Amino acid sequence: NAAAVVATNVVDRAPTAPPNKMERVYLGLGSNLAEPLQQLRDALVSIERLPGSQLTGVSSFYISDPLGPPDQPRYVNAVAALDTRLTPLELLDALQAIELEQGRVRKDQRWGPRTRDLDILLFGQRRLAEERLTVPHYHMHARAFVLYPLAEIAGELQLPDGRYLRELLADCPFEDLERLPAQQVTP
Ligand code: A4P
Ligand code: MG
Repeated sequence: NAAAVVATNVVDRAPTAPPNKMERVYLGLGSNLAEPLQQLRDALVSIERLPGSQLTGVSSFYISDPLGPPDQPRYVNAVAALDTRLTPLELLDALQAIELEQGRVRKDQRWGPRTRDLDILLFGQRRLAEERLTVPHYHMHARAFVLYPLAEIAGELQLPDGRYLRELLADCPFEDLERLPAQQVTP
């Protein structure tokens, strides 16, 4: 009976919404408190476990002087590539939860010291200007501790504004960056 066949088809299709498209995201990781190297390793293990996501690359770790107030320890920074079906705000929520896992030290000043700082640098080719989320990350274009690790894992990258990563690097001296030996990330 035809009506029964139609009904079955409807039931078969209805419950599953199509999953979001997988998008390539680049994350900036930073820490300058409470064993920064271990902070970044632990953050990466948590990032690896994000639902609907796959960690596809991690740069070396880099040490640099703090940008901002000088009376704070040096930073360790890295960049990770993540393929994800999470929406930008879902990802931001998840990253903020990971920042808090280790009891992020409250910041009294802008750009002050922190245990874990996880920034969304790029989300596919999207440009977002939402209250909680600006993408590309507003300072990434001129920061050596972002651009050099990013270049390690995405040398041919083109930004949403059309500029190539290698053009940005040409205007951004390696400065005081110190590259540490490649990190092994094991959950
Ligand atoms: N937010 C907006 N856009 C984004 C985005 N793309 N990714 C909002 C992540 N968050 C984004 O962030 C404040 C709010 O920004 C969040 O609630 C989110 O809704 P925060 O991490 O709490 O504050 P913050 O990091 O102190 O501020 P800000 O302006 O993001 O600072 P940056 O740019 O992260 O710089 N020196 C060295 N050598 N290495 C560093 O890593 N980092 C900073 C912080 C200063 N100096 C540094 C380093
Ligand atoms: Mg931040």
